[in-house]
Amino acid sequence: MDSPAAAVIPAVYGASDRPPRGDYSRGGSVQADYTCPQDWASYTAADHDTYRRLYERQAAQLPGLACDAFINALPSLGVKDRIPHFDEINERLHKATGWEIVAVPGLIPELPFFTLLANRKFPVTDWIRKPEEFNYIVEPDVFHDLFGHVPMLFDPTFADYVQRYGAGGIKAHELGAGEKLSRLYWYTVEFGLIRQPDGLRAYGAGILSSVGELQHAVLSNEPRRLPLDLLRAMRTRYKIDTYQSNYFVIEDFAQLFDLTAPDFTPIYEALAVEADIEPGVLLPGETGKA
Ligand code: HBI
Ligand code: FE
Repeated sequence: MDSPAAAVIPAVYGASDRPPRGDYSRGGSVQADYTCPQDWASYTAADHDTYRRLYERQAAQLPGLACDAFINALPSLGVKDRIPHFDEINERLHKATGWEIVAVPGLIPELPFFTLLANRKFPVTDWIRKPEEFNYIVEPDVFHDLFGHVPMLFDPTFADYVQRYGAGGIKAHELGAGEKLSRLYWYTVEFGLIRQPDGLRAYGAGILSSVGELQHAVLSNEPRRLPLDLLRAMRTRYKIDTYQSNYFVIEDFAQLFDLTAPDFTPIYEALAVEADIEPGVLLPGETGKA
């Protein structure tokens, strides 16, 4: 049996009963914005082999399940038989969309996370899971962050959305609405589905980097699929340690960019008086078959 999502993120950073995994001191090389040099020299042959095997298994199941933007950009990650140098990816990524990836020691707090995104810097954890965690790891590692997230940042519209999301995140943090806004990230950047002319496809990194969830999200009759609606998504709680029981579907990436154009302040006010919705629950009128 496959485990659930190959890489998932704790719902609310800081609420965990254990400290985040990763070395946050590194002899002083971690900066105030939580970025650090990619410690490439410390990868072992086993680490590179883990990456190679994860890449190979995951790449093989993309056709018909991953969106075109992801499949087309995947080769831009470069080498697939070892963990790439982030600098090499950045030469291509920066030319494509003006984004760059920066190494971080692991999960970072909400505000620095949002701030990096707002500056078109995507934090990528530099360590890789241990061989015994091959199928399942709770926190994002370099495979989830690189393979799952970075190809989508080559899409200009999606890349602009993520920057706008980061800028909105800084504001949400000030307004105490960080958790609500994080749900939008979860249901789009991590677990989003898109309708292509040839059918439903995944664009969310949590799906694309997971062994079993790709089939579950795109093909299974089990989960509910709802058209993406801002308030609906931000009211919906999520599980971090099982496959999702609901997904939100978009028609194109411009929809994400347009959705996040308005000031969310009145939206947070409206949300404050709405009850949360449990994962997998349908409201009256919803079919769950978007
Ligand atoms: N840190 N490294 C890292 N990666 C994430 O995806 C991440 C994070 N810190 C906070 C965070 N995500 C969440 O708050 C998001 O839901 C917005
Ligand atoms: Fe992620």
